[in-house]
Amino acid sequence: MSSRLEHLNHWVAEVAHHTRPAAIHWCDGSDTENRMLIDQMLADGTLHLLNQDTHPGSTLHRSHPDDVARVEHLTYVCTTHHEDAGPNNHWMAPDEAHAEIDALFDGCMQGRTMYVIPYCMGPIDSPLSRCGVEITDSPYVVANMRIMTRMGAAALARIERDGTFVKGLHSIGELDPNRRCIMHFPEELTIKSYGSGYGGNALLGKKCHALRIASHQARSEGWLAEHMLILGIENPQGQTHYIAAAFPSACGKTNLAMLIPPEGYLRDGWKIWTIGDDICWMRPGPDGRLYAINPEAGFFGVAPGTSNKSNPNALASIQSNTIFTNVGVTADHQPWWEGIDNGQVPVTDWQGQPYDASMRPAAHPNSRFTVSAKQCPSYSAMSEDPHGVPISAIVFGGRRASLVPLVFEARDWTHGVLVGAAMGSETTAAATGAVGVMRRDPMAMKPFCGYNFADYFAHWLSFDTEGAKLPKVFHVNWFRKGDDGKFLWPGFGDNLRVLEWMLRRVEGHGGAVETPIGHLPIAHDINLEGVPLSDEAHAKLFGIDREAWQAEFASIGDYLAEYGPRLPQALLEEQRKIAAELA
Ligand code: TSX
Ligand code: MN
Repeated sequence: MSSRLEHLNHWVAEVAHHTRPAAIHWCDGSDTENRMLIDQMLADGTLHLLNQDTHPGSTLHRSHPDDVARVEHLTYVCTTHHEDAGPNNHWMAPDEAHAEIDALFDGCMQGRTMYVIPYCMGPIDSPLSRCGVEITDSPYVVANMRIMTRMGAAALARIERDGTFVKGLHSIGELDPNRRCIMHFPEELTIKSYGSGYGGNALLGKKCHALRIASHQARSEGWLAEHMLILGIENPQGQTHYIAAAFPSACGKTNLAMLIPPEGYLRDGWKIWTIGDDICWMRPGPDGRLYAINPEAGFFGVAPGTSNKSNPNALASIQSNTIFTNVGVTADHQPWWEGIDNGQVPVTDWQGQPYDASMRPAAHPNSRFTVSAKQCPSYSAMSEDPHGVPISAIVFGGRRASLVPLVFEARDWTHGVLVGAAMGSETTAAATGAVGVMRRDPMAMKPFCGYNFADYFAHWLSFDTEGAKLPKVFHVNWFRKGDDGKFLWPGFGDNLRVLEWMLRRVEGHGGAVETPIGHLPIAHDINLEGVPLSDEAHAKLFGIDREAWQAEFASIGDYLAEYGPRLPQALLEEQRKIAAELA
């Protein structure tokens, strides 16, 4: 191998010396390799074959029952200075972190095969893309990384060209929750993850690389690595606008990314194109606009609640070549989960036990499907464009039963950054802890920003330069409830009505009223044809309660104060200005 890969070869040899695998396999990403790994996992029980008539090429993995989700309390950002990680991260000094996790890795791959996975986040030929290499002892990780990233020979060739890559070391270890941690060393472009085989902890290209490490790198290189979906909206004239949207969990990000227009819009010729459902990397292009790529190549989506009603495109995507994790199965070995709503019944639960509703749900609430984005009917060919797509609007959102209207537009970029920094969501049953408690989650990045949030807000503000043609910023709330506790907005496909208003605002001909919290549509500015709304719904979806917003802005002020003197003054001034206008 060439000298440009010496660094990689040296690291692989060093890791092998330390972890002592029985064999080393360099992944080329080929079909033959994939079939070999799948056959091996079917033979040893890591995977189970699903019904090959109804779900050709699809398999089921059951993870260890204690290993079903990301573990934020065991996730660390290890920067030289504690302050650089910020109050939004768990921190450990790099030397101490290396020592602690290296002790776990010592000899951990004995008797196992060590897989070396070269991968590229983003189109292979895009200047916005970045490569990494994950070393793992989990063939399940290899199979998932093959779907979620551009993995194998082409990625290795790009690594050779780039001469740099993110190093990710992973072992499932003993799957013991007491011997588990995920360490990030952004200054060394290094990730070490031990003791979990679950998605976000183990598929290191995703949250660890594409968000935590990339956000840190993006700050120093002048771009943004965000927890956002990207979709294209094509109007009947054939023009397509792209939007990027950030939502905390349980707000239906994947559903929005794959939205199907309501009947009237379909008839008129509107189309939605899916670029990505989770992560967005963007940077200013030569014309001053922000250009975005989806660094991922697949969807690692939550299964429960996915149905022909909530997301027909997702359901169509996962009819073949899909890895299901921790779902239930029917008598004829089809995957099943709560809310699939297809008239079938589960006989086996996610732990492989006979289904008993009094014991546990058939599918784990965090059960997943892994599938190539190319299988999505709304998949956009622009996902492969090395230039990325120009972003016309950035959308922030949250689940808020009260206070927050259906949609409002930020007055300018600084206001938009404040809207993102102050966003929050009410907890649902899927998350642990109390239901309905509001948690702030700036830009939906709380668990994923690889550096101090105060510096992150400053980085966002820094894009407002002369010559920049920044997207408009909006905030949406699909989850406003009436006094009877029922949702006031139909959501799902009807959300396109809100997106259409945003694009009219972007093009300069959408109506709005100015309020202290931003520009709000009055009901007739949004196309509500065929959406019967009560007077209460109109008032709450398109109005603001000044007194309640005063309290909200006091709370936002308290929240920002938690970031101390590192917080950019411009953000505080924006908060104070709006608070004063509301008073
Ligand atoms: O994903 C959702 N979206 C975005 C869709 C593009 N969900 C599901 C959230 C859980 C992941 C929603 N739930 C949305 C929404 O816009 N809105 C709601 C709330 C809601 C639920 C049911 C109805 C209306 C609103 N109506 C009936 O069930 C008939
Ligand atoms: Mn996510």
